[in-house]
Amino acid sequence: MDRPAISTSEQSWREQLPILRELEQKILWLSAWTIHNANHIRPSRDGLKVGGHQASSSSVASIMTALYLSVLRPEDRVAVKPHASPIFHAIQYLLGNQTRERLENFRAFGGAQSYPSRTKDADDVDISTGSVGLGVAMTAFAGLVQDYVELKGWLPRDLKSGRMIAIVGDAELDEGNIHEALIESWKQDIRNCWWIIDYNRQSLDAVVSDRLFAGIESQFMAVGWRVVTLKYGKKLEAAFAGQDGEALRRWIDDCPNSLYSALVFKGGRGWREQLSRDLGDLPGMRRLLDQHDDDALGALMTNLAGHDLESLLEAFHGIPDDHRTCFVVYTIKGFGLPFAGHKDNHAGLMNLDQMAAFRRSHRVADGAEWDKYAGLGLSPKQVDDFLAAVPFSAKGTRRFHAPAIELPAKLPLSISPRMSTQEGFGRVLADLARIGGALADRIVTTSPDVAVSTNLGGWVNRRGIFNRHPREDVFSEQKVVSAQRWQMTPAGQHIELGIAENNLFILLAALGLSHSLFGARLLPIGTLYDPFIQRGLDALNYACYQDARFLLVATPSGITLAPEGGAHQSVGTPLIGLAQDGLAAFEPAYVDELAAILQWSFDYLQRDGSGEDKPGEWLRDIKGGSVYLRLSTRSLEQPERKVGETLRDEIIAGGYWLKPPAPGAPLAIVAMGAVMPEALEAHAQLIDEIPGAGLLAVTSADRLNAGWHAVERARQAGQSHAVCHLERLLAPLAPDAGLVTILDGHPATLSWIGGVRGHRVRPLGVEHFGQSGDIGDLYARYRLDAAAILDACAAACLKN
Ligand SMILES: Cc1ncc(C[n+]2csc(CCOP(=O)(O)OP(=O)(O)O)c2C)c(N)n1
Ligand SMILES: [Mg+2]
Repeated sequence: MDRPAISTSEQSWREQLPILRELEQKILWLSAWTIHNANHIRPSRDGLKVGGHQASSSSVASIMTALYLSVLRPEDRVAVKPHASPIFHAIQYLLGNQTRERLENFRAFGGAQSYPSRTKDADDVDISTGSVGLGVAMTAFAGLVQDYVELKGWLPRDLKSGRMIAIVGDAELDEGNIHEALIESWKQDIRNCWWIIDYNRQSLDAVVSDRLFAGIESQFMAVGWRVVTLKYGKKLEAAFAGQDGEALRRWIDDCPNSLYSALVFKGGRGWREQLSRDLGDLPGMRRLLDQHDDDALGALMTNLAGHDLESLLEAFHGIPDDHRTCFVVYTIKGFGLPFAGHKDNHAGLMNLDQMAAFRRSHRVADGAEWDKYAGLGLSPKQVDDFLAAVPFSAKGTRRFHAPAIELPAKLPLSISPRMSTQEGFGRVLADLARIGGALADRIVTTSPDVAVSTNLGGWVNRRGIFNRHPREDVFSEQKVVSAQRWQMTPAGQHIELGIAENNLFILLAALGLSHSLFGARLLPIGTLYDPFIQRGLDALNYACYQDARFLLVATPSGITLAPEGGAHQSVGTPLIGLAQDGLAAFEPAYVDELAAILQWSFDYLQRDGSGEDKPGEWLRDIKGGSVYLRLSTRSLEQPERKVGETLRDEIIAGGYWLKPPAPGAPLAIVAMGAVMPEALEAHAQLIDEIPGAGLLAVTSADRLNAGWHAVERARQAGQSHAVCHLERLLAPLAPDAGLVTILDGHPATLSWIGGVRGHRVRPLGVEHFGQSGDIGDLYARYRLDAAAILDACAAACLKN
């Protein structure tokens, strides 16, 4: 489907050029002033440099003016390169979505954020940025998610499909995750996506290599992107059309990035010297040099398309369709500022004198710095009328709320006497796929090439693979017998990714914000092997930072996947589960626990309580969040029991007594996940000697820990009777009881439990890389077997 023609006619944007040029300067001014105020005017209490990026901001002032004040429509979504945050906030200030107070407090507590943040900023940020590269990729995946919900008919009725736009720093293309996303953009045939590269040829430390961009265009084209290069502005184009103009064009085209940057910094005189030397023999060039004074010559030679609103608007408004498009826009870092082009300008700040001169050049009176109208050659009414009619903000701010999907009272569950949690997960999903209903319809799964090996096969067979171009499963058409049926249709509910964990997490970020970005609630489930969480960890953190909602199923895990060896055996991931904000981590041992956790998760994912943490607000139960399940392929004998309400609540709170201790018991084993049989075996062996010893099954170290920290905060805030789940669990033990903690992962995940009531702890777990073997070999070598537990119990019983 082609997008509807953009309503701004060529005539109307050309008529608006004079006003847009004025506002472009206002936006540049406000961004520079906001940073200056934070660094030089606002008093500092700690002497720390505040920072902000005047040069990086000025580089995109024109691009963002063109976009926000003319090109964008309310349904479009934008990821702004992180260090252009002041430009974004300045635009929102003009549009009435940002307060002066927040700008005055830029980079201060409660003020506008350093980098655009969906969760911390108040001015309608679509996509957070900060860790370079991630926001860029997110726009591609947002395009895919928009297709997913649109083709299912779930976009709200008054919402058109929009463009997902990234304003990209050129050095962001050094990040590998961008190239991973590009390949996926081709596989998924992503549309409605624009990447606008701010090609200022500078990164943080340096001027970028001349060779870097030589291949960029062909890279994009190889994966089906349209590339639009915007190099020179209208003034330079006119000069090129004059006598000897072609020589001038060739000269600039061949000018090394570093020389061009240095000349930009030196200004008109520098240009004159260099051009006289290199091209002064040509009559046309001699005339051009004579006709321009130094200032005019500097302005001409820096007239790149990225600072020429007419060139930008022509290009942006001229895109006729929804094909994915990359704009390579030539710009100058620090354009319009005294350090334009200087290679060290990334963190450069104008000093007081420079700022005073800059203020005068913008005709802003002393004291009128925050005034929206100051220094403009427009009346306040002209400004107000124009801004009130800006299409982008015509519908106000653009956050959606989608109602929660109703959940069945119970998930389908058929437990075999022996099974693994991974198998249990696959079975719940396959049964859901078969039975159907609202929950099953809104689940969307995704996996980086490990759908089958993480037990999603049954689900995919029934629900199919999503692709906007229907494709039959060739093996099945050819009657080749296979357990997997991989038919692709727009109705499919699994998005199969290539092996790139960054893509998995960024897609989960986009899927997990569908309710807010596109008004359509999804319940995304991503699966991968547990150790490879670390491959995409920054992207996972990024997804959580944006408060995206998803279920992450990581399996298999630990040294328990024994023969696979050390490269596939995760050790530190339980600590990630403990520490990652926005992600509730569970590691169940048994499948009935898993079912209770899944049931709870589908509700938790959809909670949307907002606001700050209050003392006494426990865990994130009001706000909701995402969920991480660390599962295993180890088949365990399943307990015969019915999970009633109490046990279910305990499983969700993080643990329960599998073997309750007697009052005053001197010892308990605290075990999590796949090592439960060893814990049970050790417990059975020692119970005669230490009657009353308990065995605590931990289902979530994360939630036990969060509960404890929350209750501590609550007590410090005066709620003296507050008690957490873990304190209640440990209450029957003797005050000087010993605890032996054990998991297939880093021991620090559980060893903190000793601090809750002052018990002595002997922690077991894995601290070193694994290796191939069977479970028996490895549990013995890494001290996870019953013998190790008994040794630790003996040590715990020694009272000193
Ligand atoms: C993952 C990551 N690594 C490092 C940084 C620190 N950093 C911030 S901006 C920047 C360079 C940006 O250069 P470019 O993208 O060209 O933007 P420009 O400032 O030129 O607009 C770096 C290295 C970061 N924000 N994220
Ligand atoms: Mg750059």
